[in-house]
Amino acid sequence: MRITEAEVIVCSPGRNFVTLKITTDDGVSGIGDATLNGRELAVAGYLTEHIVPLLIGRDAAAIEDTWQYLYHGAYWRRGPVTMSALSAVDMALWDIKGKALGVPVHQLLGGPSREAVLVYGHANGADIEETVAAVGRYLAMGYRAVRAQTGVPGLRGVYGVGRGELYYEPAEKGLPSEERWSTEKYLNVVPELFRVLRETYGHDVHLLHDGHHRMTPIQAAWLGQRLEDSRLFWLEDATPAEHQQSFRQLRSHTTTPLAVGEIFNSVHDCSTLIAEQLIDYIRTPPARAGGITGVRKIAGFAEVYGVRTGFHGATDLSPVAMAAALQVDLAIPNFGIQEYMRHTAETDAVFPHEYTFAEGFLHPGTAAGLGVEIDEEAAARYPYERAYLPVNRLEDGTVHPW
Ligand code: GCO
Ligand code: MG
Repeated sequence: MRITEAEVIVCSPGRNFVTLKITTDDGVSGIGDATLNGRELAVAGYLTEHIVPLLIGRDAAAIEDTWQYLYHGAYWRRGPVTMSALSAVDMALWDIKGKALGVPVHQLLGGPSREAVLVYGHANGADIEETVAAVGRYLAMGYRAVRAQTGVPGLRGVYGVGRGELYYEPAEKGLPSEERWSTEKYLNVVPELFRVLRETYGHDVHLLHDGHHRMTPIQAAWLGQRLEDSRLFWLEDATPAEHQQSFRQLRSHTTTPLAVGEIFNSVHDCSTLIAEQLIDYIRTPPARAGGITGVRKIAGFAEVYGVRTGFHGATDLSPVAMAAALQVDLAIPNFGIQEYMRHTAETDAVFPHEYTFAEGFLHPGTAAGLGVEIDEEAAARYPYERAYLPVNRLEDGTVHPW
């Protein structure tokens, strides 16, 4: 089974997506997600100019060898552009292998370890009252785990506070917008938000929160301590993720469970965090880790140390990335939870998929391969539109992690 064609499809059904479609000489094709929010065309160019010529003629069945060839062969390994491109190739090859053998990819990964995949949704509001009401709406839809983010008095455009009810999309068309930030103001509201949420909904629902890499270790420790009685499922990205050592300090101060890793690309980015058991959940998804092959290396390492997965699943990860994540989620022993931000109807129409939501769980379905397709005619109706994530500044104008 030789690769005869590899095509990069860029489309924007509500937001930008980059998809790689690989076709073999026996007519089987597979797809992979290569979307990197705000830097999409860098990955598209990396694929078209540097990867596609290497794929033509290769054995589509040799997934691990292709992974090693592209990872080590480049010499310049890791980094989000390289690894998003490698992720797309790898997903497409697993899709092809599943289709060629007539089985869903989770069967190739050892078969299901669970009946379905626990997911968390995103509730947010301009203030505590609105956010509490939004959590209630997710519970009414059947969710058992909800992430809660609230607006902060005195700050405009806070991370995680959306413009629509179900769809949170931080990237905006045109050049980047700028937000203003104060960690001190943020810390004034978050403990109270979770106190009110527990008072309103009790302890039977899992509650999560994302700090989005904005706190110092000491600020995060303070917050982690204040949240202990609210028993969060996790506090995510408390500190800038580049600093693995920050987690030693944080961990020694709080028993609030910790998650990190959506911006990591390999096991090397989290080896200290995992081996020292400084985190509870690793969030690096197949779309960033070099596909299913890459994420298996991280998940396997994490399993050894009792760290569970909680893959990133924001709207900038296309339904192709979601389908790939769900295949892994269903199969691995140390699955924890899967983030699930719903895509818009236009996106779902361009990427028809087999995965289904019921009572707070997703199931990847039993179709052969990943269980997702791209409707290329529909995709062609939505050309790329330049869009960026916002840039963040402190109240005095200093650039701060967004
Ligand atoms: C999350 C993430 C996202 C990111 C987004 C950037 O936890 O879902 O933090 O909301 O901000 O994926 O492109
Ligand atoms: Mg996050």
